[in-house]
Amino acid sequence: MAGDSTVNFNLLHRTCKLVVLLCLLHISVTVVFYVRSLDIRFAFAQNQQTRNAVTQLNPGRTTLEPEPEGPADRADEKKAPELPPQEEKAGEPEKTLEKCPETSPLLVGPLRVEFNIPVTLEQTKDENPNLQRGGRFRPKDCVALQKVAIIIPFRNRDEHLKFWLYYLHPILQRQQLDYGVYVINQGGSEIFNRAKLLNVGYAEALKEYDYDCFVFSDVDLIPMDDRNTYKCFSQPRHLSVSMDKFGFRLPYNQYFGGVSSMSKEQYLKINGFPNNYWGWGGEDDDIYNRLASSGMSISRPSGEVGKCRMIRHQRDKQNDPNPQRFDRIAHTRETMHKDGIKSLSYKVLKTEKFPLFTKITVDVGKP
Ligand code: UDH
Ligand code: NGS
Repeated sequence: MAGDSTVNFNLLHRTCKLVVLLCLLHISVTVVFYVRSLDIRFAFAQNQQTRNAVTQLNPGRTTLEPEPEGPADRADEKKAPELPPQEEKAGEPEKTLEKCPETSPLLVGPLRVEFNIPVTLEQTKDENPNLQRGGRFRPKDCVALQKVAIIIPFRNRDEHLKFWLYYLHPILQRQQLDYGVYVINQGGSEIFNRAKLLNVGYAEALKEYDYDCFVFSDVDLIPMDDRNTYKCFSQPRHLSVSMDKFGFRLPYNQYFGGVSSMSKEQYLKINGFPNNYWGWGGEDDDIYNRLASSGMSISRPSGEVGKCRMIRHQRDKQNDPNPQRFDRIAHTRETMHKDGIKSLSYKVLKTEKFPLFTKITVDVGKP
């Protein structure tokens, strides 16, 4: 009897030990997996929201963009005067940086874009610590393939600009561009002239740095996919191809409004943009006509990659539809060589360097 209970006790003791050991093993495996999942979630959050992501989440990702490149290989021609030299750490031998890859490994694809919660400039500034004064950036670890000036025609749209800066700065940094943001503000209260402001942006940006690519963007358009790279291609590029307000499709085939990009050569080939479209409409069709009559075609991302949202708004003061626009677009071929960047005249009233953008206020005259 006593022998039996000793055997039972020993058996029970050993079983308990085994159970405790199994529990310990289970707990350690759980802890290891939990810690690893934290790492992955952290990396994901960084890529989603920031801003200057350095984590390589998708090293092998390819874009859906159908076409290869424009003026790519000239990034080392001239250095930005006001940006610090790349990758120079005290005590370390100077390293020659390689070119950034054709497709940035930092891209994450589709993005959530919403306008119901306001954003502040302060918040955007804090979340983008690698930006230089005036809204300038270049990648730290590689030489960008293009130097891109982003030109925004502007008057009295501060709320839209805050959203634009909040969403675009992280995207542009993930796209590994050497870029600067120029807000061209029409001074005074004369009738608005979008295309002329874009010409001013081109001229003013070039005074500051040797940009080889120009992206022209309305202040109220936000891309919904960071694979829609804000750079130049072998043909002029239309980037806002799939806007929510048009049911995520083109309103018509020749539509070239919203966001577009052109290399310096492409822009000069069409003598820039018209200066005489005062008020709303037609200037983008004139630009399309210029491109077509100069033998160029339009490059576009796919409808999926080119999705974007527009911030809803009322018609602005002093930007009513231009009654002359139909007549003007019927004569682009004859007028384009006289009216454009070669005949541009304006007066800079003020240049302000903010942390997130350069604001140039100009007098563009009146009709
Ligand atoms: N812009 C300004 N201030 C103005 C006018 C235009 O900043 O007073 C700029 C801004 O970058 C804007 C772009 O010029 O995104 C194009 O002008 P727009 O937004 O007026 O053109 P859109 O075709 O709107 O987007 C037309 C008016 C729609 C009224 C709809 C009423 N429901
Ligand atoms: C066309 C305008 C374009 C304009 C486009 C989209 O009719 O300038 O509509 O306008 N052309 C002419 O008027 C000749 S939108 O729906 O965005 O307001 O960009």
